Amino acid sequence: MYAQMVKSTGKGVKSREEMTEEERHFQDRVDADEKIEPKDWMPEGYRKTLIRQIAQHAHSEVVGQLPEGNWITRAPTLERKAILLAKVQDEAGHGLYLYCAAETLGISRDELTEKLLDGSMKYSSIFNYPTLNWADIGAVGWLVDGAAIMNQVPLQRTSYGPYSRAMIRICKEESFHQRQGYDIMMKMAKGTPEQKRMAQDAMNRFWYPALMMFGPSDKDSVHSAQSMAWKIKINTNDELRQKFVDQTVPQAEYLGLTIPDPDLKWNEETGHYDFSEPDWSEFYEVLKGNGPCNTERLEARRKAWDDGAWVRDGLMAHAEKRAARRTAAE
Ligand code: FAQ
Repeated sequence: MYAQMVKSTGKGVKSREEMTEEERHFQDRVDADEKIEPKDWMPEGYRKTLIRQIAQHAHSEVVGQLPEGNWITRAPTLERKAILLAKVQDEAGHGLYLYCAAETLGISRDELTEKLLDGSMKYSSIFNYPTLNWADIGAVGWLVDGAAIMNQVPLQRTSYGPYSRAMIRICKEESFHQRQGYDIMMKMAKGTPEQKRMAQDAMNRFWYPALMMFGPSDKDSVHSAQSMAWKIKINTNDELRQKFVDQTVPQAEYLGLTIPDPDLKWNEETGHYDFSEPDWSEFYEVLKGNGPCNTERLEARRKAWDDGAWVRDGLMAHAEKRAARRTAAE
């Protein structure tokens, strides 16, 4: 199983002969689908990769509240407002489960937030794109949550116990998010000509950024081979991107929307859709901080962190007082 994965995903992974006794034992546990728990021995690289991936995911959930939060006050009906409010609150909850999972690896939530704010940790590229009108909220739910679920369902089987358990709950909620997005798109796409135009415009702007969410193509992915050998990742970036395209094309057809890719076509031989790759130079620019909303997103998070300092200080002072009282009573 291990050998097969290394073969299918590339180089850069230690062979069994190169591993220490501890590493071999660890790899055997992973290969046997045993969950790795916080107090178990793990290679330092496994711990670091998990912190990077889980924290990046947590930051994405938190920053991901901003583009949709932007439309809570302007939702077209009270019902849509209540649904969107609940969805955005769910994203905050996902961030919290994931920060908790990362904390079990020996890093604090404060440190993780500081790394987000100083730019040494990333969040998903998708949240650096603006939500310009209500149709964008439909496109985010349908395409962005749709891509997120495609990536996250397999992560329920990831080898690290706390991460895998967090993903189970997150996936249940993400399914509802995807449905609510599709419902908005259905209303818009079957509405007035102007609403249909808005739905198509949102689709045009979100299609390629959604494809970028899965990460660079397999030949350029830095971490996939090792992450798959450790079952931190279950599928490659390209496998999941292909599954997403195959799932989304019929949904777009049902809506009567056109996917903005003239080369998209069903391939009888492969049993999959052929499609155009996103513009990877745009992806790397967004990662470098040069996307349309990078500055705005980080400023919003920095302001929230600074404005919340008095709450954190108050809670710490309260906790210290209680601890001192408890010690005095003993
Ligand atoms: N954005 O070697 P790989 C959501 C970086 S949750 C930014 O292939 P890996 C819910 C990558 O970090 C969305 N950076 O990396 C929601 C690495 O750089 P580094 C988030 C990206 O980790 C919906 C470099 O490129 N989901 O949306 C991206 O093996 C609606 C090389 O890449 C997760 O985080 C990107 N798209 O594979 C919330 C899921 N892609 O760190 C609100 C868990 C790659 O060495 C509203 N994460 N990079 O400096 C994963 O599955 C993986 O981390 C991948 C990337 C697949 C994202």
